[in-house]
Amino acid sequence: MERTLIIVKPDAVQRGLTGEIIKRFEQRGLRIIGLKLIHMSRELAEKHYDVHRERPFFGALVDYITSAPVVVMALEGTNAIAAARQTIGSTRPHEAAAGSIRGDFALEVGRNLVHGSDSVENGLVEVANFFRDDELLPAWQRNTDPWIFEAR
Ligand code: IDP
Ligand code: MG
Repeated sequence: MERTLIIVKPDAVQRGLTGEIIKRFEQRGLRIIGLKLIHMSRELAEKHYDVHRERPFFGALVDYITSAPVVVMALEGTNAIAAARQTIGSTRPHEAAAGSIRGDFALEVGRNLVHGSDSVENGLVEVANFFRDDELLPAWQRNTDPWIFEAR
């Protein structure tokens, strides 16, 4: 099972898209193992986006992600990383596929609504950056799991 960190960014929360965005990951089959509303500190934002520290948009990115509350979610599933990124759509929303979250609801890279981890390793690290162990229910089994995850 892979794990991914999803952030419903401030623009999405402000626009009332939180439920719509959670719905899309739920209907894809990913299992929610952690979920909370937070106002991200600059310290945590800078840690989360550390790989972008030298990019010209870094300051604006940290300002944006810390500007208002976000909903953070830890999701688990087979192929969770690739599936979630496909559901989210391309970084630049005007290039995102119709049917993806960004392709359906966004226009600009600096207001692209949602974050999803980009690798299996980063999924584990990012979930641990945002959730304490006692805030996660990784062992939880849904009754629908056998209808979504094929037993191997
Ligand atoms: P991702 O969110 O699709 O993984 P990344 O390349 O990891 O995209 O960039 C992280 C975030 O930084 C993007 O989601 C977006 O909010 C912001 N960002 C990326 N590139 C630009 C840019 O060229 N201008 C402004 N913001 C950007
Ligand atoms: Mg990224």
